[in-house]
Amino acid sequence: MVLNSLDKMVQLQKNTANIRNICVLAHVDHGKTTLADCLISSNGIISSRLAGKLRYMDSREDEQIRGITMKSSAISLHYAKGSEEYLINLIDSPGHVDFSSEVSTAVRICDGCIIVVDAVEGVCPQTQAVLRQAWLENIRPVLVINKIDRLIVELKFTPQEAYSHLKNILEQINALTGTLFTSKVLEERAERETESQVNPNSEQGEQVYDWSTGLEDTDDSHLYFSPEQGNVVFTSAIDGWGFGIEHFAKIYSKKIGIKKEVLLKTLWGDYYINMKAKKIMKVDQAKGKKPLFVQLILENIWSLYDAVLKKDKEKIDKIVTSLGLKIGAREARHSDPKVQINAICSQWLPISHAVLAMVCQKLPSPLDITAERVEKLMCTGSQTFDSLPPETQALKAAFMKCGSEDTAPVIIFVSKMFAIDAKALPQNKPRPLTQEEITQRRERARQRHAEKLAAAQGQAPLEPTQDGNALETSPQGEEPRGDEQQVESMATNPVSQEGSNQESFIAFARVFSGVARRGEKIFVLGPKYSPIEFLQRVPLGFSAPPDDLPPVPHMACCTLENLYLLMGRELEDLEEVPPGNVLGIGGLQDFVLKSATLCSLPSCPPFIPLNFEATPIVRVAVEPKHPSEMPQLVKGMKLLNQADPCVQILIQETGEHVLVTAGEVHLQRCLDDLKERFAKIHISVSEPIIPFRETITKPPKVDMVNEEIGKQQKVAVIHQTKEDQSKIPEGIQVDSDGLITITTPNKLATLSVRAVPLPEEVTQILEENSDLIRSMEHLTSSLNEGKNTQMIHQKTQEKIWEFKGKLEQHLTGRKWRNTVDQIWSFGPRKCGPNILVNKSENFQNSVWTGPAGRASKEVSRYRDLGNSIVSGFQLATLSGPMCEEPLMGVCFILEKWDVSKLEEQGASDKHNQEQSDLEGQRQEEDKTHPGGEENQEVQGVCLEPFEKRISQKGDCSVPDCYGPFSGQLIATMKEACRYSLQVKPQRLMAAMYTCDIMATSDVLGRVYAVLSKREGRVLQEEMKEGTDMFIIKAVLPVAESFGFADEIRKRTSGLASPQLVFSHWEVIPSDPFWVPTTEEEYLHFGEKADSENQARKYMNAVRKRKGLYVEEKIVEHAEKQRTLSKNK
Ligand SMILES: Nc1nc2c(ncn2[C@@H]2O[C@H](COP(=O)(O)OP(=O)(O)OP(=O)(O)O)[C@@H](O)[C@H]2O)c(=O)[nH]1
Ligand SMILES: [Mg+2]
Repeated sequence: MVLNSLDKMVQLQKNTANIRNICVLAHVDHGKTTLADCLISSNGIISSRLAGKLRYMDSREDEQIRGITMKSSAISLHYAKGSEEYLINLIDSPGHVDFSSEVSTAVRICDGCIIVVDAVEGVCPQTQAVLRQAWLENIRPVLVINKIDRLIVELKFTPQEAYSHLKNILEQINALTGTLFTSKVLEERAERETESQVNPNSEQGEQVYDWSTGLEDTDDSHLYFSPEQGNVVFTSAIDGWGFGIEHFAKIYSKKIGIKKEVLLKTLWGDYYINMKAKKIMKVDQAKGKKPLFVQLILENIWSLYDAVLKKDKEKIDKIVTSLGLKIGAREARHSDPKVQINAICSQWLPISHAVLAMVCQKLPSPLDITAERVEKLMCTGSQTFDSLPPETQALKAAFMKCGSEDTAPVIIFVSKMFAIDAKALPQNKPRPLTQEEITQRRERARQRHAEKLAAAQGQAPLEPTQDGNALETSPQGEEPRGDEQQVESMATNPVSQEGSNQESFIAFARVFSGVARRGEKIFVLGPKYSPIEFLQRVPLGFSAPPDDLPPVPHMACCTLENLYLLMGRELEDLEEVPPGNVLGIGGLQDFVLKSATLCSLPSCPPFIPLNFEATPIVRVAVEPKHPSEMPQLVKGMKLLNQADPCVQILIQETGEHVLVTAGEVHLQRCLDDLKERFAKIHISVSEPIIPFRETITKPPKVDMVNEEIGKQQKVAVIHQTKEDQSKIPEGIQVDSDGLITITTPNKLATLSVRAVPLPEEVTQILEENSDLIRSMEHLTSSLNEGKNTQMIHQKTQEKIWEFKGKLEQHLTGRKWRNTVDQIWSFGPRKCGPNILVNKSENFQNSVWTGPAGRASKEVSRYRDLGNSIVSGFQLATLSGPMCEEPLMGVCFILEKWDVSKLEEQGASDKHNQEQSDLEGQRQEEDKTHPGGEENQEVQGVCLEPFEKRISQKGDCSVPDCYGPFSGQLIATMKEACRYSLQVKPQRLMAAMYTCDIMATSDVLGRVYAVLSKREGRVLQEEMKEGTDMFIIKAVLPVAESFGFADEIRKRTSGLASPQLVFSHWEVIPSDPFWVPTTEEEYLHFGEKADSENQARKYMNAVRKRKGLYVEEKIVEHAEKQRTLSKNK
């Protein structure tokens, strides 16, 4: 970067009102990076001829090869509009769904965004997604309708057709905005209503609500996109042109003599001009009048394209002269029409001007941050702003002010960490030498030369030169070369040698308040940090250097080592960064994993977590090709985890290292990064590990040949269904209704458990509310520990009641009576989609009431036993009996729980006193085991932590040869749950993607063929208005999705490409344990009958992968094979 332009940027960074932090968002391939190229070329960073070809922001090699963006990256641009100068921090984001987490990281640190829409494809699934993300983050959008040239060249639309088409696109996108807006207003109204219900005095007597009033009262006109508002421009990024109607309004107001304001209102819309009367009138279709937009704008562009494409030299010249442009001779003579169009249009309607002017005019500066956004950013979880401590609430003013004075607190948000080669850091790069250094070096070279000459004349021994490094470089007798000076005019920092081949992590961040200065100390607040906790621990007015503060969880203190200006592929060193700017921060690698809040005051809350739209779902296990390289792999995976906002890294119970990614493309990128950058070793990658869930269903009414079960009289049992018997060992009672009664090995306690499938809606509610359940669990455990710190906020309490109400609504009928009140726990991990219901009489405890007071010893004793039972339930739900996958949608009912024998034994114990002492000790120990910790124990399926725990307590429980009682109870409960599942019809659940495919009508058939081959189900097929494109919405099992995108692309010659997003879990209807039992079934499916059984295939594949026993016939026709080989 040119030095004086860096100075300019530094200067611009100080003028907060003229800063625009924006990101470019769109569906994949709609032209974001190409548009960014055009804007960058306006700053002279790349040549305008290369704009659109270079894709400068796609700096990674794989981005260039694949032609898609995978990482969001930022660049600072300078734009002068009249006398005002602006600094535009532009972030280019990826459009592919797999990388939507990169969009989230970009949106958080911006104030506005450019939504790009392809004029041919129109609004696509990702367009909706990014608009929603922008909305959720409260950032203002403007619209760029790109690729207008395709309407001319590809679709061969007339200007009139193009106008209708564009109008259509605008309507679609405004309809989307409308839905977002309506839902928000209604939500706010609902909130206000609940508030007024809680606080009836605030709004007296107004009982009747008109739901639409909120919508009418709220002014939403500024939210919509419309060219007359100036928030829409039409562009062709590849041809380098773009315009908003303001540009033409200015020109035509002079030319025709109609006021600019009038033209601004009528250039877009159904108005035409009566040239004679110089009047603008409403279009009357019957008279065949053309709208102004067609007549004055589109027709001109069309005729230019027409002339150039037809190589009508005369007409081109005429147009060029009439527009007053100067086209270089090289471009004018060029045989490629694209080059000519680019040369003419980029002068006539420069795209960068159209877009940047709109950005500066319509998008807010950091100073315009709204109170609503600030409050939202500061409130984690179900907190509300007014529940924050006053010191924290006071920070809102700092956010709003965005001040740079010394007293302003420094608040920075790091939205992601990205890795760059350490060699590319400015401090490690060769830098031009100063004049002094050059003179010094020249002097040294001269000396060396003189010495060499002297040596050649035999004047040995040599005397050391001043700097003591004589003869160190040039070999004997070599003359100083002419280019030495040139080579030496670049100096490298010594760090570069050490740090070569290393990745350096830079934080992608934004300063929200105060000035970030190099070398300053700052607090790093993790997502779970609580300022309340800090304020409690640290006395008021405590003033010590930040390093000496008492330790507070999730908080660290560090120094801002290096500050950088992000310039796409390059970084520039900065000394300080004023508020409102996007920046890179070096040296946070050891403090920040993926995102964090940095603040000079510890009263700052951490920002709310980023909104990720994609769920990581594709897993693979990786291992080094050479086992000795395991440490490199582990280190590499850690780095990868830090460098990617969305990837997850796990070590499974089997010891496998697993990567979880958002999709196939994301997976490929992560693997490439791991191999080439972070681990730098050869790795082998397993087949994708497909997650399943296990559940139970109601018994089927018909069998596999659609005969009603039970009505068949001639049931010929061909296969003894021996599994049913063999599954349940002796000593366990099963009643006809599936109630399992089981006793602990020491025969002192008996549990009766039944498993019932939950209605689908309930499972869904549980899934949706997992965060809430987790915070309920958190509250209960902190209450258990006796910490009354976290008062349940009213809002949270309301949410909990609402959640309970919803469950009650769906769990109705005799079977479910009182069930909701008796819910004891959720699982697995205490927040999953399965429930444990306690119907036993001797111990009442439910998730709603929290723990019973620690009144009597009796109660607390039961509570300890209860904890073991809950742990057993957690374990059982974490891995089911079919293939050790987690359960989903199962309700376990603990009908009876008999510990009378245990009590008897306890009473008759001779060492009563001693016993009770030990008991007391055990309770004490248990208190130190909060629920959360137990949760962790359950997370690892491996039982080791359990044993540890058991052995800790072993000596204080009732001693017997079966080990500690709590352990027995856990194991027994787990067994009981498993058996109760096995007596019910078990089913597998498959993860499903929703799949959006856009295809032209001629390849539609092939798309369907691929979909049906892979068990996909088409939900909807719609024709896109004005085109021959179809939009197909389908669902597809994740298990069948690998290679799906490639196959579709190949079969349709690249004309259709799908977008896959994880959507939900679906029960696979077939029974994995099914074998033909009736004559008909036998006839229909044959004896083996596994060809049809998809569920069984999946189950066996998972079992095989996990090294579990698989019941399979390996040799099918042994006889035949033998004879064959004999005959040979
Ligand atoms: N005809 C035409 N093609 C364009 C235009 N703008 C971009 N393209 C082409 O569209 C393709 C995608 O462009 P990109 O800029 O990489 O799209 P993107 O939105 O950055 O894509 P992702 O980053 O992968 O989401 C490239 O082949 C471009 O040449 C345009 O105005 N007209
Ligand atoms: Mg791109």
